[in-house]
Amino acid sequence: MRSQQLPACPVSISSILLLDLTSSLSSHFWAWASRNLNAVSTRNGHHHLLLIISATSIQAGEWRKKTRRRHPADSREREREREREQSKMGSYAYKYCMCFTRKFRSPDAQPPPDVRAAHLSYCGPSSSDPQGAHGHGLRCFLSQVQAESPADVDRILAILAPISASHGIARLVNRSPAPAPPTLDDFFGFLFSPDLNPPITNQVHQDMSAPFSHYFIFTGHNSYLTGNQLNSDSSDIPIIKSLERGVRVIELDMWPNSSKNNVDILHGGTLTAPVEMIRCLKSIKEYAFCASNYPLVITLEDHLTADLQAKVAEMLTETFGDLLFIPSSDPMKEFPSPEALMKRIIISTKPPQEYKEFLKAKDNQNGSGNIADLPDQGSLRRIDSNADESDGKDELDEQDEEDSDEDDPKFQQDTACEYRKLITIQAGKPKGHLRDALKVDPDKVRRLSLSETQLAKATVSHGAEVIRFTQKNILRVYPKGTRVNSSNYDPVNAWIHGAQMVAFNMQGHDKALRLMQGFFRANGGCGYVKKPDFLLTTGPNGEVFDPKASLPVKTTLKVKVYMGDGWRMDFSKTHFDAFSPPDFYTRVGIAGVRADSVMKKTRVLEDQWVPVWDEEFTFPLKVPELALLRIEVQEYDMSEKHDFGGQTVLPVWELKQGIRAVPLHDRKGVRYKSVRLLMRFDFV
Ligand SMILES: [Ca+2]
Ligand SMILES: [Ca+2]
Ligand SMILES: [Ca+2]
Repeated sequence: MRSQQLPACPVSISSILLLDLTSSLSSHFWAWASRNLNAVSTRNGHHHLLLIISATSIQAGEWRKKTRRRHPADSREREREREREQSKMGSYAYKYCMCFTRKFRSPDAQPPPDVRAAHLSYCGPSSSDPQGAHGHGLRCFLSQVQAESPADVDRILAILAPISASHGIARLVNRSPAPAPPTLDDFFGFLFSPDLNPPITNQVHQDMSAPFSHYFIFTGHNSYLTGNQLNSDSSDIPIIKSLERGVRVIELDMWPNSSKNNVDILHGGTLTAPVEMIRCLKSIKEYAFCASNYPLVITLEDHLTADLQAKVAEMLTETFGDLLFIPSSDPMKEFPSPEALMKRIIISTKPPQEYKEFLKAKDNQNGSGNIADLPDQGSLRRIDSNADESDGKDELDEQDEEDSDEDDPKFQQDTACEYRKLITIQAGKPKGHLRDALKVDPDKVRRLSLSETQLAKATVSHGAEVIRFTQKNILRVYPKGTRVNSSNYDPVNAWIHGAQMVAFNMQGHDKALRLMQGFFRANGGCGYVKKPDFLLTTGPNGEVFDPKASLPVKTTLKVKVYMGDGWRMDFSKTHFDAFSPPDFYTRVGIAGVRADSVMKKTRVLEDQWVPVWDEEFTFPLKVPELALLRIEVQEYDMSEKHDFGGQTVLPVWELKQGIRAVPLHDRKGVRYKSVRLLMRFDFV
């Protein structure tokens, strides 16, 4: 009874009725009534309820209204409370057809057979360490089943020790003389906790001392846009959001403001509203290293006059101070390593002087074999827009790269050398023949930008050259101009050819972005992932990896989907189905090279908040180094589109073996509080 919330009745009584109800009402009722109604009397050991009939009292009328007004909220709260209690007990009632109620039993999360078996053999009476003393049972389990290294076993036991005080897990690691063996519940609780038993490590564990070109880098495209590429606002907020997610390359498009005396950031040639550059720089400084200490690269798309370039140089130097890395040599023979530039901000753009070279190259362009002639005539950017059914959006592509020299007569002026000095990663405009654009210069490293469409064409005709180029230089790939809704593209073709900066619209929450986010969960989420060796090595005759060659299966990943839980905590009772508990199934598969890519799914389990599938899937992998494990829970509906129940993408090469708790995220990649799957991973 929660009736203490009722306001006390103001005493204004005109007539009284006595009723003897002792026999029909429980003692709880009398306790409540005595507390709240001031209208109970006890005579001859019998309780009497004084039924109050107020004929004239306004006060009493008000009281009734008040209680009536409060009643619905109270009852909703009581209803919710009852539901919470019921769901804890594993019972769910759903009203349907206005008056009928169906009840469902949904038992609490119970360990699946494999967990019971592991508990029995490592912590049970027949195990070699029957008492589980000194945590030996768990120690053996961690090294044998979970394949943790000895150092990691110690680390995990150390993590569990302080938590043990407040959890039953105490018994898993207890060092007291005669500890009780770990219970099945303790063991299961540990395994099903994503924080204690995650599927991948959250530590930076790769060698970070190789040159920049040896890493894939988490890269944003038009980082300042809040929405689509045509008429959304420019703001520092999406930049901050990207930095909080660990993005390490931020792109800013610099344009003169309307009075030509300052620099705005906007998507030129569109209706996107500008934001002042200084505001973006200040936010970048504040958030640059909130998610990763490894270097932050700013790629500048330069549409400025020389005097405004000088202003940018001043803004960068003054805003970033010591954080700004200024290279000592120009040009660089090799890029520095991420480790060498920890907590530094790096500028990447096209050096201003290249305008004259550009003119020369333009004059020299003739006949077939020019990069511009690959599929069509005109500039490289026009290749892109003409070739991919651009439906009249060619002018967008014009804005999509670093260069706008043709439109800017002032460009010929000597530009501020202060600005040039700040450029660590020099961007070069692809000119002449594609083979020349991809030529590796032994004395100079640089960055080349290609649209996704240009890359697709380049990899068909010059795949080996692209890979050779990316061994030393940086290749940036950006979305084609027709992606006006800020959608993204399949990143795998760029990765398999070694492209380091696969620039994505971070505000376009699509499947491709989920893959990108999953890819960069690797290496502790620091935004730098070491490229696989096969992309960095060259054979004795200069051969490089051939993505088109038929490759053997390198390893086979076995994935078992045991069960899921957490929806009953994170969603309302009727979120998935209005009249019954959800009907979940899990899709699991691989995104990677074409030969490895496949999706499979479990059966649908009807009307269960805690589904136990216990199904195993096998994935033979030819390029496990670039394979991503896709996991997605759906809620089956016969008549409409299925409901989304959570997703995650995990880098296959980082998967920890054994039984693991996999936290699920929403479509944007925000982790749910409780929703998780219990899975098992093995490489055979
Ligand atoms: Ca549904
Ligand atoms: Ca259902
Ligand atoms: Ca359903």
